[in-house]
Amino acid sequence: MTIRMYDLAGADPAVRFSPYCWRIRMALAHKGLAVETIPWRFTDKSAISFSGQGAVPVIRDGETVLHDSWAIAEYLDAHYADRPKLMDGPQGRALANFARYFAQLVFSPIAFKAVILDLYAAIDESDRDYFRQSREARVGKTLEAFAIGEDEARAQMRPALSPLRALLQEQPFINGDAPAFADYCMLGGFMWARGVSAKKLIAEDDPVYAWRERMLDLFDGLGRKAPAVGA
Ligand SMILES: N[C@@H](CCC(=O)N[C@@H](CS)C(=O)NCC(=O)O)C(=O)O
Repeated sequence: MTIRMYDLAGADPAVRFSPYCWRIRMALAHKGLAVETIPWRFTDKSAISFSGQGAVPVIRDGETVLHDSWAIAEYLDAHYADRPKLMDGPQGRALANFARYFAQLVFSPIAFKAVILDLYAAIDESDRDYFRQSREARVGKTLEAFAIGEDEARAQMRPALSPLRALLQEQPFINGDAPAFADYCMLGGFMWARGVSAKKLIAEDDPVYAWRERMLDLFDGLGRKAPAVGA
């Protein structure tokens, strides 16, 4: 049975930009599982109320309903144990957990400032008031005052990504020779930025850029073919 996933969409329903949903899109492809995605908007809380909370990704797999990208990845490995592992054993899990926190706590805060106005422009009209109010309350200033430009974003991103850069000079993927959930957690952040913004957050000669290119090509170009504002 095909898994159904509620997936954050922009004004253009084909543009999907949630970093957490992208983790799971990649994870499902890694496991060779088919998915039907349902475009969802921030204010569409009633559509996912059956999950008991208000954020995506939410998946329905037969009778099973799950939310939270980490919990979904753990479920996929446990329930589809005969398929390629997303997190191979306790060490694979620990590596993926580090990658998710690195993505959330190092990459995302810089990317958020860089893309926030592009993100605001890309979301559906019906989501704009909610997005502005909730995010301005979170960051304590207007979106406009919070935003930074492309040059500033790259200047902040370059040193912040040093550990990732050093790692990717030694191996093709965060997980080693082949990608796994650690890589999908990090890629989610880049797919978020790419989905809504044309800003280039890293230089083309950066090993992180080359990794991102490899990631975009995985699974018959799942990431690269996704409709996006950026390249
Ligand atoms: N920890 C959750 C975070 C999910 C999350 O925050 N999703 C965002 C979209 S990127 C969302 O649905 N936000 C709803 C809102 O802001 O109201 C996960 O890993 O799935």
